[in-house]
Amino acid sequence: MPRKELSSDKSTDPAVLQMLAKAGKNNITTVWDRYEAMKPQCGFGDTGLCCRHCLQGPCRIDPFGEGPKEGICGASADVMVARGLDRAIAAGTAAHSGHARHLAHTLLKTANGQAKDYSIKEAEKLKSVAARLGIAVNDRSDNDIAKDVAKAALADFHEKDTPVLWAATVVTPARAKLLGDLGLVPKGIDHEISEIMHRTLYGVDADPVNLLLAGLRCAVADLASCYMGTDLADILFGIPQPKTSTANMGVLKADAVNIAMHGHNPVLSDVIVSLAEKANAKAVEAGASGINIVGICCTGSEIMMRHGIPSCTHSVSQEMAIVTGALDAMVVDYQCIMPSVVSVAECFATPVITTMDLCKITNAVHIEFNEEMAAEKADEIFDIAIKSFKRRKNRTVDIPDIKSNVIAGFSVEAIVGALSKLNETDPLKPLVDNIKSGNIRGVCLFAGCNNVKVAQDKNFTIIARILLKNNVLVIATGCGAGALMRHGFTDPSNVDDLCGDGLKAVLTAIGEANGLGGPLPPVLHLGSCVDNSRAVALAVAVANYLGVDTDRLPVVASAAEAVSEKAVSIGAYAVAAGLPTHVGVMLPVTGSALVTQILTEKIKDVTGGYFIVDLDPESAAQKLLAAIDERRAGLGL
Ligand code: NFS
Ligand code: SF4
Repeated sequence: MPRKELSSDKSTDPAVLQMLAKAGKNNITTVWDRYEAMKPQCGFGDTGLCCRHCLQGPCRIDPFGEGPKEGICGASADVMVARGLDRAIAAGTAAHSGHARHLAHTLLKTANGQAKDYSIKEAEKLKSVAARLGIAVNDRSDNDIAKDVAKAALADFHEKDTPVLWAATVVTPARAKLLGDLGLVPKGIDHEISEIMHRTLYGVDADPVNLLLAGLRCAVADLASCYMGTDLADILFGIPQPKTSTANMGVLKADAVNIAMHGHNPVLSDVIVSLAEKANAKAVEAGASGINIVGICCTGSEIMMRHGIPSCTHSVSQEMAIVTGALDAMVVDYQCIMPSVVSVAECFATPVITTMDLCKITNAVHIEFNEEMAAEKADEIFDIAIKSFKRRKNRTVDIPDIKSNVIAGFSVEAIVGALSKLNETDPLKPLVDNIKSGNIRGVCLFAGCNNVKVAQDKNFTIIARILLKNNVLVIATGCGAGALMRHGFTDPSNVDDLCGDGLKAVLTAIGEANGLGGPLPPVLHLGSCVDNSRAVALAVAVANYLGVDTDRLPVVASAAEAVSEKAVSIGAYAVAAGLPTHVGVMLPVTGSALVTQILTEKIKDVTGGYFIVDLDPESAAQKLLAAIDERRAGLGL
């Protein structure tokens, strides 16, 4: 049985609640305490009506009362809100593209022989990506092709004669044309980010519609960044295939050297995983049973997808992993790392190790990681963790005895591979036939973070339960996947309890054809947040199969507990791709009726996609079902 969600306004994860009680007893300040202290949060900021884009500010617009209706420069509420949203999209795009660029450099160094601990693991994917980009593959060595792919990736960052290839070549032909006609094909990833900063500067773009269109173009650059990130990571580290694993804090082991990998990029975490075995002997010598690597957040998803590494916890509960007292190191790269982990870690003498120049935290240990010296740097990290284990091994730790079974690793290649066991020559046919027959009513992608404003996992689990019962095929990424897996949604033994009959029949047929002796899990874990690109790739494959554009498909998305500006840019590219996209927390746009109306209604006439903002998970689920049914009707189903 999937775990019943507990009622608490902080978290519905019982392991988190146990650790929260411990934190309370020990006077450890957590994210939930700081949230309480922050209340009431500023209504101007909440509605997007606070501007600090110039030194005459801050300016605040009063949406209701007698206060100012425009900024000092004359910026209206609509302009202020649109500028703010654009900057969030640009920040999200900067993060995803920074991640992708890092991988492009790693691929180039690998191909040049400068990164001896890396190799090209997927020559076939390298070739298929190269072919998609128009790079010659015949009679060329993997390294030569890889150099060109890496250079094409790096070239996509700046303005050039051709549009961003990772955008133009990854959508349906109809979508490529539509985006072109609308002027939404990015010229360069960095170019779009930089142009957003320019146009949202004091005294530049003051047309909310023009601002929003530029935001959408930048969001398409974000799609390119995510897609590039997934492609290059697959080439370097392998295409994920289904793997069993476990999730939640019960994956920690009192007698092992527990190393939590937290952040995003597999460039560091994959190397740590691959070298952990070699370091095992040193750990045993120190009195440990071995090295136990666990994941937190998206880097956790990366190593779970490719290596079956268990996942410890996600997003808003990252401090709780340290509160167990069982971590011997928390190793971070970048993004979604709360600086507070260092203060919590001080209470337990747990080393927090930062590894990237752009993400240092005061009082953390910094070991600058680079691909040229990956093994040496990994060794330094192992040594610190082992030393820390020696100090803590005789202390009691509090590891909640809670974990869920997980099957993860559903890349598009893996999904198509599994479907090919039902139809070898036409693998998408069984999927499409089941959508047509109604066995699968539609598809929903759950993505994004856990937000302190929502009892952790509550929105995800409530909406997913309703959709699964209604035969919606659920795919998930990032901390959304994390939420669902900690509550048993990626455990095949819960299919009976969670899924409607039609969906159950499909998951069982695929599972059995693949020799699993039972169904696929209720929710398919596609990977980290950059791997939302996998959801786009799947949707594009189905759309091309049906000969329609992605805005006709019964496919929806939900960032039910979004936090990061990355979730905003992903949501915006889902809308650009034509998907109805639910957000379960307030976006700071309600201060502008115009912007709100464009995002939730008018944009539907432009891209076919639109935002559904609904903080109530039950009614959000109904809206997602209605959106799916509307699409089905449009296809005559
Ligand atoms: Ni996505 Fe992943 Fe998690 Fe949110 Fe952060 S880890 S990139 S942004 S919090 S889902
Ligand atoms: Fe105020 Fe305009 Fe400056 Fe923003 S840009 S802070 S609205 S004067």
